[in-house]
Amino acid sequence: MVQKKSSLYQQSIEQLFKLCSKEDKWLILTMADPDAIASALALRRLLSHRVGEVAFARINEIKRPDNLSLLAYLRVKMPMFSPEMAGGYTRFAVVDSQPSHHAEFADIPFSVVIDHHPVTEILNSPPDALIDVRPRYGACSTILMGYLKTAGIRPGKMLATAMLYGIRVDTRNFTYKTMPADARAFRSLSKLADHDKLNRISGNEFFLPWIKPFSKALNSIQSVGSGKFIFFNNVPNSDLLVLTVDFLMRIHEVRWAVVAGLENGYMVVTLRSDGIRNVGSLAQKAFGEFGAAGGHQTMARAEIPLGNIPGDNPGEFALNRLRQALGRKNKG
Ligand SMILES: [Mn+2]
Repeated sequence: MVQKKSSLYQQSIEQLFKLCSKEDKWLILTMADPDAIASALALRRLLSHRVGEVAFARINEIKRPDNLSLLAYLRVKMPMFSPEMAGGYTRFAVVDSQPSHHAEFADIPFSVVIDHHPVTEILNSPPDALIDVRPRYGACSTILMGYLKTAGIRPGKMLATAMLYGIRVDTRNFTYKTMPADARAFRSLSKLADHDKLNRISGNEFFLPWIKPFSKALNSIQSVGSGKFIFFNNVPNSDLLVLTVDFLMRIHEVRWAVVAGLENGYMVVTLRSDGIRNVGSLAQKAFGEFGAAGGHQTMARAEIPLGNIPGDNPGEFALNRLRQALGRKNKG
């Protein structure tokens, strides 16, 4: 079994190195998140000294503070991809994603596709392309760790830190799609990573301009049944709603909480519970007839177009709808 797996990596590595020529300029494309950023760096490590140049590009805006902090500590430039950019490169790779996933990828002749999402058709790739898609893996970083090991490369401290974070985020700390290889890669990378940096990166959740609305919101906490409720009149980013509701759940006395706010013509409502109350059905009952609402026992979300909200006080509306929904069953 083990032998079979390693020979698969051996074949893939040989194929990858066969693609390498000093004449080539490579561009590694990603839909940037921690696992994709780490996988791109690992692929660059494999290509370095074997090809003329390796650059990165992403197709998405990077907004989360932890992702920004990861890139900053890695000292990596990952500009936004534009079709004109493609002209400057002779080989293309995509990691943690597949060409069919995004319109920006569709016409690019990828020489390397390494991914862990469900297999889709790979069009436009040259015949010598290395296509390695392993949907059972929890993280693409795990697959790249297999490549590095097989190539006899020990990842440096920051690369190991990034890969560790990628595995942690994609497997949601090993509570989501995971296989033994993810745990093995995690263990090896743990020994090489910078854990202080990793804590700093993963703990990066806020931006300075969020502090004022956040502290104002905390001072306006209200009760709804046995739970707590906060409304943001203007939220700079709906991520802040999630951070606030998660923050409330860190308070010992709070067993369930709802945080709502207005963003881009919508009222976004995030709900959390320790399980005492099913917030999925609460979201459904309170907001289902006004917009998209759903979730499960402990996590839920609703997004309601402002036009669907009667009156001119969305905060009051949200609170009243929650109270009504609670009253329908019991007093909560
Ligand atoms: Mn991934």
